Amino acid sequence: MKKLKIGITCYPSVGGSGVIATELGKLLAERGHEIHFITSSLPFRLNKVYCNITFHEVEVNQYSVFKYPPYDLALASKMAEVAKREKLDVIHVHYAIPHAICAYLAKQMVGGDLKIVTTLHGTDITVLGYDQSLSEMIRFGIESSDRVTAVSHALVKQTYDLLKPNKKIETIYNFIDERVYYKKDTYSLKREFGIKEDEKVIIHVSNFRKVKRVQDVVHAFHLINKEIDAKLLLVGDGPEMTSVSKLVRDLNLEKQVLFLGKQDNLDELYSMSDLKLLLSEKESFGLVLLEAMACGVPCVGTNAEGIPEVIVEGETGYLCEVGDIQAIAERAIQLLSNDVLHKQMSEKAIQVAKEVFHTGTIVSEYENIYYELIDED
Ligand code: GMT
Repeated sequence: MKKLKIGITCYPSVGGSGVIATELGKLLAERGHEIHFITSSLPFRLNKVYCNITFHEVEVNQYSVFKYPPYDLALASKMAEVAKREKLDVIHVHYAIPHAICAYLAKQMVGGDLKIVTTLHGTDITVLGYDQSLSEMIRFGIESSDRVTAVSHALVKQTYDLLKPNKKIETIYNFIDERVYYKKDTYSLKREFGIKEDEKVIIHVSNFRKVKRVQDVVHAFHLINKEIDAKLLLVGDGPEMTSVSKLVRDLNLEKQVLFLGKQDNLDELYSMSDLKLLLSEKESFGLVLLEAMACGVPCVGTNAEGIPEVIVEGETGYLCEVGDIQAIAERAIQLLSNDVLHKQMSEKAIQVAKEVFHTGTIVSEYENIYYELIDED
């Protein structure tokens, strides 16, 4: 098979869409393709040198005539420059706004056969899609792409319901690097954190935005901790942090709740955890669930958007209604107080992560889309 030249644009800082875009680029490079990241800074997961991955930084000049620096135009211009010079076959953009529009502009500038693949990740539809100043633009970006994918069936449906684009949207699930996310021995790490051997560990990882409902995690933990000796690891940071830390103080949980801030080596933190809580009201997929499952951690999540496509109810964890703290705590207690059930769910979580979200298969799905586009010419 011909090796391809692929441009990738994403938000390079912490966030699931940037993680998926970067991991995809790395795995495609390992298959011999030439990868060009066109982003505002070095993607944070691009933590190793590859001979066939190049990073092209989008720089925005500030002039006094501009009230706002024109990042979108600088990105489109950089995409066109790189596409022309490197003879890219495809530009794959992650997150519709502004990336799909910038790619469309770049395609107009270079002419020729440049193909655009757009992957929708969630809030680009479920939040921005409700903004009337952007919704028409998002639909235009989707319809102008050569192929469009979304990370769950739920997100495909929401996109059609909300924007009604005249375009086929395919589901391609998210994936993790199985060489990183697997269960490790964390006996000494647990001791370093001052967690007793028989104490259960519950973990929540997010960007602490309102939609993640981290306060529900703390309220549920408060109930769980009345029955079970446990610690709660809160990983990440964001706008709700002040309110969450106040709640932890008000509920007198300071000794049980560990605030770890943003962390890189999540695999180690998952490996010492017994349960993952993700109680969002909006979540197109929930990549952090898959990361936890691959490390053998059963999950209790909300019945929201794409979460039921990741957690297999009663097999790898449980689903509860958004905000139903009582039910969430009951499910968590049931799971944490029954070693046999916990072991079964932990094993099933690893199996589902490997089989349903098999990395090689998912990378091939993207690769097939690129080849199909090239073959169309
Ligand atoms: O979770 C976030 O708010 C970050 C956001 C992003 O754009 O990076 O995550 C979205 O994309 C991830 C990767 O596809 C999904 O796993 C997350 O579920 C999705 N977040 C939401 O839908 C809120």
